[in-house]
Amino acid sequence: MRLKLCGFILFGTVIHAVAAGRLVVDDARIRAAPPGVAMLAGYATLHNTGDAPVMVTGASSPDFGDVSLHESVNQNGVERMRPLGDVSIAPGASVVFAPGGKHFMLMDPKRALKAGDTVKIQISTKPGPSADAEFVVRDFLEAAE
Ligand SMILES: [Cu+2]
Repeated sequence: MRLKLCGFILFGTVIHAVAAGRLVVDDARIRAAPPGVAMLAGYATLHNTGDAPVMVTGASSPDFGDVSLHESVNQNGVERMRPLGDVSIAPGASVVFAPGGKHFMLMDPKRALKAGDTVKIQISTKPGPSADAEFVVRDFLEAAE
């Protein structure tokens, strides 16, 4: 009886440890902007390699005054941006942040950024822990690929 109970508890622990979301960030890049521009866009592909849903709730970076999740939308032929709410990623699924759609809105750069530079961005998730990603600054056209 005692042995059986022990096995049951172990099994429960394993399930708990496995049922977690895990965010992997790929192809993270920032579109370089002319000097003096206080607003840049970051793109990446976020994969949830865990086996539970992950909610992306925001982002921050020591190199920017503010980082938020945005989405570009075309309203009657006019490109607009709006804040993106929390983004839920199912287990095994990915969400693409790309030009013309979802992006990381990077405001108020704290240093000059040129092509080839790297920037650390921390992507907050629920449940945690947050994912640290290194974004590479790329030329305007190159970043759109
Ligand atoms: Cu934006």
